Amino acid sequence: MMKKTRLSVACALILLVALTSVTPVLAQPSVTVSPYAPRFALVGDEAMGAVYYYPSNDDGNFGSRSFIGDFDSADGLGIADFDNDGDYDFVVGCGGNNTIYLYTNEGAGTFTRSTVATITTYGYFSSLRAGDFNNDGLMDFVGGGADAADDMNVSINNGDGTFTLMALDRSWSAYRIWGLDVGDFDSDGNLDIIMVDIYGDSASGKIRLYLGNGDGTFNDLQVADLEADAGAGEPWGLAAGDFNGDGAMDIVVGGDGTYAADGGAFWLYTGDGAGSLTFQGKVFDVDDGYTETPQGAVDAYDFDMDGDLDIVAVNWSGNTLFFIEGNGDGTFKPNIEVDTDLNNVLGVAAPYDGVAGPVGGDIIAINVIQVLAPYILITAVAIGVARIAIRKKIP
Ligand SMILES: [Ca+2]
Ligand SMILES: [Ca+2]
Ligand SMILES: [Ca+2]
Ligand SMILES: [Ca+2]
Repeated sequence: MMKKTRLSVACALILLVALTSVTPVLAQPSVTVSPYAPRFALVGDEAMGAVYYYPSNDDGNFGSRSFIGDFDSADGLGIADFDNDGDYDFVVGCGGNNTIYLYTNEGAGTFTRSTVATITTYGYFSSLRAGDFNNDGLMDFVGGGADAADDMNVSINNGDGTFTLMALDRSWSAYRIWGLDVGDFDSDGNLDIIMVDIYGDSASGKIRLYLGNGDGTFNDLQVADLEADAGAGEPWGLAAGDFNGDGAMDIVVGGDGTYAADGGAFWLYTGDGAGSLTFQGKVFDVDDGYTETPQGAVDAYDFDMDGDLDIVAVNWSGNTLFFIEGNGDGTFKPNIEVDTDLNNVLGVAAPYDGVAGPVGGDIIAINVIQVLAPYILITAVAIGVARIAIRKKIP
C-alpha cells in the first residue's frame, strides 16, 4: 500500500515535471470577440502582449475592445480577406517569439489562429500590410523585421493557408524600417509598397517606394526625405490612400519629438499618380500634450462610410488609440481619443479591401456585401470613381 502510494506520488511528480517542461503555447488558439462587427480596427499592444479588436460602428465610433492573444509581444498587423470567403481576417507579427500568426475569421466573431512563419532573423516586426502583389486574386502581405540586420519580405499567399516568402531589397537602410503601406502609386495596375526609415543619421526619414512588377518582385527608389522636409527624426507610422480625392495615392507619415519639437505630428505628401510625392506639411497630430516622445503608427480606412479616408493612429508613449476623420480634401478634423488604456502600442491596422487603387476606401460597403462575381467588383469600382468625380464638382 505504502509502495503504491509512493509510486502514485512519484508518477504525479513526473507528470507535473512533464507538464511544466512542455514548451508554452499561446493561449486562445481561437477566440470569439464580442461585440462583433464586420469592419474593425486592431491595435498591437507590445507591453501587454495583446491584440485589441475594436468593432466599427460605421459612423466613426467604435465599440468596446476585445482581447485577442496572449503574445510575448504584438507588433505589426494587417487586415484583409486572406481566404477569400468574404470576411476580414488578419495577420499579426510577434517580435517576442519571431512568429507571424494568421487569424482566420470563421464568422460570428470567431477567429482561429495558425502560424504563418517563424522568422528568427527578425528582431521586431514592423507594420504588416496586406495586398495582392502578384495579381492572382489572393491577398498577400508585406512586413519584416525592423532591426538593422533584419530582412524585409513579401509573403505570397499560396491559397491553402500557407505563404511563400520573397525577399525585398533593404540595402538602402542600415537602420529600422517601421512604417510601411501599399498602394498603386504609379497607376500601372500593380500594387506598390512604400516605407520610411527610422533612426540613424544617413537614412532616417528617407521614404522609399517599391514599384511592383505584378509578380511579387519590385524595383525600389527614394521618393522623399521627411527629415529634410519636416525635421522629423524618427518617423514611425505611414499610411497610404487618396486623402485629397484627386485619384492619386498620397501618404501621411508620423514623426516623434526626438529631433523635432513637433512630436506626434503627421505630415501629408500628395502623389501625382506617376510615382512622385510632394510635401504638403502637417495635417494632424497625436501628441495631445504628452511630454514624452509620442511616436505614432497609423492606418487609413473610411470608418464613417462617407466616401473619404479616415485615420486610426496610436501613440507609443501616450498609450492611446485615436480616430481622425478625413475631410476628403487632404485636411483632417481634430483627433478623438478612442482608448487611453493601452501600454506601449506599436501596431494599428484598418481593413484593406484588395483594390489596388485610390478608391479603395470608397468601396468598402459594397465589398463587404461579397465580391462573389467580377461584375460586382467592377460596379463597385465604378461607383467609387463616380463618387470622387461628383465630389470634385461640388464646391
Ligand atoms: Ca476571410
Ligand atoms: Ca497574391
Ligand atoms: Ca504600381
Ligand atoms: Ca491624392
